[in-house]
Amino acid sequence: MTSVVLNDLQRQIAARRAVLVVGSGVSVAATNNAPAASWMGLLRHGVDRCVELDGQLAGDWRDRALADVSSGRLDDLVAGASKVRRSLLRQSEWPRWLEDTIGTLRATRFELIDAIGSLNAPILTTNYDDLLERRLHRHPITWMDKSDQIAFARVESCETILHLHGFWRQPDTVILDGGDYERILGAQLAQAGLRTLGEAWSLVFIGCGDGLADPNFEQFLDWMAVVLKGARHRHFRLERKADVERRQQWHNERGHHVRVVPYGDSYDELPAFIESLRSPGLEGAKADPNLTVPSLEDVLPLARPSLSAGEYSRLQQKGREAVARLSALARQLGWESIGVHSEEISHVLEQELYRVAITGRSRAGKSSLVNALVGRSICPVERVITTAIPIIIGPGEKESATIKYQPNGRPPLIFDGPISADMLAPYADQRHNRGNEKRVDCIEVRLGHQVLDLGVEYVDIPGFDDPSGRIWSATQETIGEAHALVLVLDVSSYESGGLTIDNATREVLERARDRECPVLVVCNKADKLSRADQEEAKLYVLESFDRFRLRTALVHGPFFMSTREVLEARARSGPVPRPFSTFEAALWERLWNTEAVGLRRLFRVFDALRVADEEVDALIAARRAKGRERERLLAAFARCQQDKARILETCRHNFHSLRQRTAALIEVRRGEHFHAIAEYIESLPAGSRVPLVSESVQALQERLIVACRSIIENVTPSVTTLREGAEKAVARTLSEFREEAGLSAQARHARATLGALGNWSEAVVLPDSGDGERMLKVTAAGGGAGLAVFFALANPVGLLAAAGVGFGVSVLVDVLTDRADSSATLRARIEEHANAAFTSFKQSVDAGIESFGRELAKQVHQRMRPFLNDMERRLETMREPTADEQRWHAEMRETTADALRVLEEVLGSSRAVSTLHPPTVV
Ligand SMILES: Nc1nc2c(ncn2[C@@H]2O[C@H](COP(=O)(O)OP(=O)(O)OP(=O)(O)O)[C@@H](O)[C@H]2O)c(=O)[nH]1
Ligand SMILES: [Mg+2]
Repeated sequence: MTSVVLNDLQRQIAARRAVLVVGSGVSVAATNNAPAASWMGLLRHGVDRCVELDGQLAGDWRDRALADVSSGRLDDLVAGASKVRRSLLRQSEWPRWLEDTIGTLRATRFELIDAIGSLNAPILTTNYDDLLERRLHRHPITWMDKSDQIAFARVESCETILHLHGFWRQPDTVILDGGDYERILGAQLAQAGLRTLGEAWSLVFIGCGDGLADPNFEQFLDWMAVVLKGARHRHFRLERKADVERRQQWHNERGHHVRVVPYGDSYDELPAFIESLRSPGLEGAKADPNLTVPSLEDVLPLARPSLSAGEYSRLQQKGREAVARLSALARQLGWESIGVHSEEISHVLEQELYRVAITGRSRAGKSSLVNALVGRSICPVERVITTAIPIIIGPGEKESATIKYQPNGRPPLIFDGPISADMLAPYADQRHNRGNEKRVDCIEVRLGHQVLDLGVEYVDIPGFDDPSGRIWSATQETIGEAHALVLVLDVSSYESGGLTIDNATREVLERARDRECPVLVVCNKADKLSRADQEEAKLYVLESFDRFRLRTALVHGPFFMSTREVLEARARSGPVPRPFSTFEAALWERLWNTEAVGLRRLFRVFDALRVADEEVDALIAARRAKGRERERLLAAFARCQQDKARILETCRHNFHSLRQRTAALIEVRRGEHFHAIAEYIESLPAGSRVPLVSESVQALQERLIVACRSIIENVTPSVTTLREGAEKAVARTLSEFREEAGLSAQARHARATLGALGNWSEAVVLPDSGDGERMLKVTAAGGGAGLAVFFALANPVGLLAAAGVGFGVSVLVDVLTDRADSSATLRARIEEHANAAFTSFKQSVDAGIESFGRELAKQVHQRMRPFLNDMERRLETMREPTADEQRWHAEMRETTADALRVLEEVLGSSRAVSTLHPPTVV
């Protein structure tokens, strides 16, 4: 083995382009050879269990089954498995047997699992057990979980482990015998996901042994050998030195692009070898045996911007002042474009803050958690049911609290700074305000604080199980309107069997899921549980979520912690316990990556103010221009108008031809596919049974998907190029014109900064999250143009699914028409199916391109129209601004420049770091 291959393997891991495929060898090693960890051992157990339970089995059944299982030949093994599975299913013993065998496996040696975890890479396994999950704190997903699998294939997270052959706790998913293999081979999404991984990633097989020859994997490897022939990226397989030659030969004979890498003479050397693959950047990523929470801190060393307390409010105030100046100017001088700007800007400036509600049942520790988050004792905490009303804590320059009464109630009561829980208790605490008899609507607290100053609010609310009707409805409303939720579960009762995910909790999660509101789950009071119980409680929580289908990409955690310990540590100025800082980091990251973070909106406000300022300059310069200068300007203006028309025309033309080209390409692929159908029909053996239509469609399905995928891959870069082209053309035209109108280098600087911080469409349109629209875009992770269609194009699986290609065999071929009586009818039916698939695909792609083109033209138009209109009128009729107006203009410019300096520093610095370490947990 050459160092070239080893270096390449290390590089792929360092660059996070590797997916680990873990086989049964790892379970065998971790359990110190527990029989049920190997396939053969498991099946032997199965044979004995069947004999024990089923008195009807023929006398020699056991001998035959054992012979199959022990023959060492894969097909015999699969046949043996089939006997076992059928017998167990017949007696309804299948789940129980899985539980008694796989379910009882426990790791006794952790080196290998820890080494695997230390690579911090996505993991896929053919094992049914949860040994990896227990140790590495990841969640199991299976080949049947569609959305989880797509997320896995896109490698959106390293939090999950994909069980390719099923997971014991979900007996239906377990792939054991030939029939099961057919099931998984026919599962389009599972196969497509696997292939996506093979296409885009380097797979690293660990402890897979003969498992790679199983029907599912062998077909996958063979598929890669054909379809990815000539692809540059390698796959790797780690083996003992003695096995290398044999294994490599096996792959070579089949044309697999798999390199077998020796790790040493004995199995014991594998953990150290895997660790040696770890890049220096991942030092410390190794699982810490004392750690009881997910090791999220491995993932996100995001530098936080330094914000001085009260910064958000100060900047917002500056924004208000600058907008007031701008509107006054626009009003007095009758400038339409500037007026439009200032309205948009003030709208964005006053949008509500991103609101994180801390929810859970009464006494779960919500108020304690809010206090821990803000590092102060603001919310009253008691042993009995406490919080009576929502306490909203947001950013403020000066510390204050406002007690707001319900409509038509008393006027608000305002307390100025330092605020404490004792001050709020008479209104917020149920001992003083039982059932909210004082009719307080909410308490608004303002503080200078580094997280709040991102432009975020925390809301502490009563338990959602509070018996008082009045309190209950206010709580539901707050939960329903929050942008993100932190769900606090009290896990202290786990030991006594009292922990359940009750209906109320379930409803909260379901509603959050339905409106796509992110949820971070905190399991509080972990100090009352032993380590082992915490582990079990965690699995219990995850399983409950799975059972209720509540674990989505939007749910993070569970984060096990003790808020009490955090508060105690804070009180003695000790270090904050790690579980809490992990949770805080996850929350912070969630906030930071959100379009809604107030600072990002403020940046856009000030950038828009800067553009407005340039436009004011341009208008004044135009007004003052005389003689030849004026003529020059008029010519530049006319050119700008023409440019706009040309940009729009080019957009239209380009998108039109892209649609035509795509349609033509689809026709070519359709033709090719029909050719493949003809070949398929010809290849059917004469005189034998005519296959079912669905079987045949299935056999050709892969080619259909490959064809459609290649079309999308062809279209996507063109769309991006067109978007970038239009973006550049608008920027160039406007900046040329501004320069001709005598503008400074400011204009270019503004565009450059904005370009670094966001993307074009965000720069062009100020985002409007409106009242009803609570779903907020994730910026850093998404990046693209922000248009759904673009994302769909960028994600072939998504679009293929949307177009109904590849996953719709059963829908399109119904039972009644499945049988064909001759190969001619069969051919006609397959062609009919292919036609339908291509037509629906074509419509989806065409609609996608068309709507993207329309949207782009709209953006171009909106960006250029008001300014050009004003310019035209100004050149004719504008009056000279008065001294006051000039002073407002100067003040607005100064405020804007100041604010932008602060914001660029904060947003720019942190952004730079976050690009270095792309977040892997979203
Ligand atoms: N042992 C332990 N006790 C905790 C922890 N967190 C909170 N508590 C205690 O649990 C009780 C309730 O805490 P709160 O923070 O008032 O709970 P809450 O969810 O706000 O309760 P309500 O406002 O009544 O809904 C208090 O006695 C806290 O001291 C923890 O991590 N460990
Ligand atoms: Mg409370």
